Amino acid sequence: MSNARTAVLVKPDGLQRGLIGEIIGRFERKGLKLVGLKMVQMTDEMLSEWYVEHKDRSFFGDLKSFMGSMPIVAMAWEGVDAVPVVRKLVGTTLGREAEAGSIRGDFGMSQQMNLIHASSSDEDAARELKIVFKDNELFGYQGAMECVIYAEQERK
Ligand code: 3AN
Repeated sequence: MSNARTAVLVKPDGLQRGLIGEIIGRFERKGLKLVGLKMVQMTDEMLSEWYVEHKDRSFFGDLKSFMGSMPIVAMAWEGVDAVPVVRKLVGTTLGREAEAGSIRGDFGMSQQMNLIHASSSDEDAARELKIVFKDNELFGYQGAMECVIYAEQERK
């Protein structure tokens, strides 16, 4: 077990649908700790770096122009195994097939308009957090409820 950080973007469709509070609430309720939060209009350069693994895919251009068309809400969440925990809460890529109970499963129908991005590995999380957050925009602090969210040996 390790304490980790992960990057989340609420995409333009999630912002337009008024799901920011709902999404934040789900991560808070789970016991994750919010360590960064901002609204950003992502540039083509930021998006090319963000989606580098998809640069040869047919949807790369459409994905970038959609993601750059409006502001998004970027967040950094911290917790033990934060990357897989958040991916599970987000659900699989295609909203129509995503598990009921997940964010995409409960609110999404689409593959591209799938509301939210979540880092897929610790390495991706570190890379992605650097694209949207400066060092002084990420915070370390003691969570008052951590002693009831984790057993002591889990928090090391
Ligand atoms: P996930 O966001 O579940 O990790 P990825 O990494 O496969 O999914 O895809 C990144 C983003 O690219 C997705 N969130 C989605 O917006 C978009 N995307 C993925 N596959 C397609 C597709 N076939 N057509 C259009 N957009 C897609």
